[in-house]
Amino acid sequence: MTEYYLAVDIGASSGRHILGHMEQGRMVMEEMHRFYNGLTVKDGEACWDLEQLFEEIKIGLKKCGKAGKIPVSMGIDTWAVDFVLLDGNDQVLGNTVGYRDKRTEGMDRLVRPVIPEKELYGRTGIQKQIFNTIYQLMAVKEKHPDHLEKAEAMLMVPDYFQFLLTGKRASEYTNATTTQLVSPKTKDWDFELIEMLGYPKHIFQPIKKPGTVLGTFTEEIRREVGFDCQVILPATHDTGSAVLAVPSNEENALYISSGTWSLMGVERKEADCTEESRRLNFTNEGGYDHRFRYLKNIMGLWMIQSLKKELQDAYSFAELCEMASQESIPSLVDCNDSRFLAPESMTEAVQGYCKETGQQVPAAPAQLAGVIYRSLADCYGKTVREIETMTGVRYKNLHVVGGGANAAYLNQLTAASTGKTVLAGPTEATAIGNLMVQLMAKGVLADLEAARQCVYDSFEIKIYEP
Ligand code: LRH
Repeated sequence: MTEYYLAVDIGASSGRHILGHMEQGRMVMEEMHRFYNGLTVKDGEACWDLEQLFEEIKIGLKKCGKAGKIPVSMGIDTWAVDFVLLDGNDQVLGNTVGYRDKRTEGMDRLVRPVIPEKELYGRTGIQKQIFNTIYQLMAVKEKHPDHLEKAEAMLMVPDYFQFLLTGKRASEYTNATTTQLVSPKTKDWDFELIEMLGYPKHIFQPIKKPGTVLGTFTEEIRREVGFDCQVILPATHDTGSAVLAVPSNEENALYISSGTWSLMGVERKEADCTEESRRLNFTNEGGYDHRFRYLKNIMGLWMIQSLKKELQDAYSFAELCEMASQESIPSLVDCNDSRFLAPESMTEAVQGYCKETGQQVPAAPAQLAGVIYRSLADCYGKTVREIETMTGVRYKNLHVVGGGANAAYLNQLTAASTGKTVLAGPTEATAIGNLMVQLMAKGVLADLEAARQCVYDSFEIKIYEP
């Protein structure tokens, strides 16, 4: 009988249930459910609708049951850094605020006197991003100190969903590292740091590695969805899952996990927490098997997603890509400029940047999309050169995984700007990586090497030469 495994992969703009099973050594996948995700304003704060997302999780589970494809195990991954605080009755305290909200503005000024940024990086290896959990918790401490006082538990978003399914609380390691409160040496919470910042220590849950069996459905969930299922922790940080599915066993594989963000980097055995690495804004995120993802966050397709929305979805991503390739102007923006993080209008933000820097201002949709795609590719080129300097390695290929691997024009530009052969695919890398951890936990795949070989054997990869 076929054994199905289920990945629930929720990104900043959509979520999906993907069932996977093995056929003659290859992975076969089937999408069972897809749903919208996005931020909505509540009490002036940009929030995720976690209740609705949990409803969608259950709808997708019911669809699997209806199709007679009941998974033997499942795991959930989402974007990083966001969390909930639970009170003694397991109720969420306050709004479920998303990382693009303004509440973290200026919070670095409150963290800095407690611990200088250089020292913070030396201790955690995590790149400064104003939306990291460390700064979000400072915002809660400032604006809603009662929430921190009443809190009994802090759970990252996927940990929270998995708690709702199983009644078991845990902090999955890969996502925990994005709080900037975990030590890359001990791979555990840095309680000394947590105490220095005045965050209550007891809310931090035990850290569990991907592959850990969290539990099975609660009686209530079992009744509602109609079956029971084991919940196995994947790399719950979506980027952690995506990088697991880079189809290469080469020691020096360079990748971009391309989605709402472009995460560009390599995998390493040790974290680099040096001052040079900090100045270049590289991060050392925790990965499967205690490997590190040494990478840089680049603003990514969020810029195109925002533009598409502002154009009232008149064009598909494929059309925007195609239009951009037809009509280009030479202007470039710095994708990592903070003005692009959550602008009221991406169009105006891009135009404003070009105007301020004396460049031609894009007006038509094709020009705007062109400036964004070419600026991203330009940023990838610079980042590769920085990675090569930091690691002392020259890379031949660049793997592009995730939804962005579909953007043919961007892939071509990327090959040109980096001078690397671009290997694009798989596009569903995050769900695949999630499934791979379950398959390894179940002993179907021996180890990470076997998992990556399986990805290589199972999915199409497109090649773009520089
Ligand atoms: C990508 C991602 C990224 C984080 C950001 C918050 O979805 O998880 O790795 O930096 O969202």
